[in-house]
Amino acid sequence: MNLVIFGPPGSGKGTQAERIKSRFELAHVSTGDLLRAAVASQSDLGRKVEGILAAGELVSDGIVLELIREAVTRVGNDESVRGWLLDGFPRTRGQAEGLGEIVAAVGQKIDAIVVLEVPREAIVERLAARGRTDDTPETVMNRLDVYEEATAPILDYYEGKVSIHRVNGDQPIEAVTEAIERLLT
Ligand code: B4P
Repeated sequence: MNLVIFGPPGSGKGTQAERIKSRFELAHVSTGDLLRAAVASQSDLGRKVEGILAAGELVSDGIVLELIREAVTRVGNDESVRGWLLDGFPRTRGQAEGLGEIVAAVGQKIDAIVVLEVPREAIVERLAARGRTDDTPETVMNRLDVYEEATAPILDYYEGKVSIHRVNGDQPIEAVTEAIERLLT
C-alpha cells in the first residue's frame, strides 16, 4: 500500500506517520526530515536549502522530486516493507505531477491520501509549544499561507483520481491514529 499523509504544517503528519508506518509495514519518507538532515550535515544541498527552511518557504520542486525519486526507488527494492508513506510531499502542483511520473515509471500508484484537518489557531498554539527553528510565529504564519496558496489546491488535482480520506486532526494523538487506522482497514 502506498499512502500520502497530507495537511497543513503542524497538523501532525510526521507524528501520525511514525505511528501508522509499523501498523501497515510502510517506509516513512518525510521530505522535511530529508531536508533537515541535509542541513544538519552541511552538505551542498543542505547549505543551499538552509535559508529556505528557516523562512518557511518551499524548496524547489526539482530538488524535492530528486529526493523522492531516490526514496521511491530505494523502497521498491526493500523487501521488509509493503509500500511507502509520503509525509510533507507533494506540496505543489508540480510536485504532484512529478510524483505521478515517478510512480508510473516504476509501475506503482498512490492508493490513498489521508488529509489531517486542524484549524489555524490550534496549529499556531502547537508549533509555539514545539519550538523548532522554523517554528517562530512569523515563520509559522508564512508556512500556513504557503500551504493555503500552493499546497491545499493539490487536493482538487487528486479529486476523482485517488481516494481522499479526511480526518479530524484536532483531537488527541491516539484518537487521530485510530481514525486513520479505521479508514485504511
Ligand atoms: P515538514 O517537516 O513537513 O513540517 P511540518 O509540515 O511543520 O510538520 P508536521 O505536519 O509533520 O507536524 P508534526 O507531526 O511535526 O516541513 C518543514 C519545512 O521543510 C517546510 O516549511 C519547507 O520549507 C520544507 N519542505 C518540506 N517538504 C517540502 C516539499 N515537499 N517541497 C518544498 N519544501 C518542503 O507535529 C507538529 C507538532 O504538533 C509537534 O510538536 C507534535 O507533537 C504536535 N502534535 C501532533 N499531533 C498533535 C495532536 N493531535 N494534538 C496536539 N499536538 C499534536
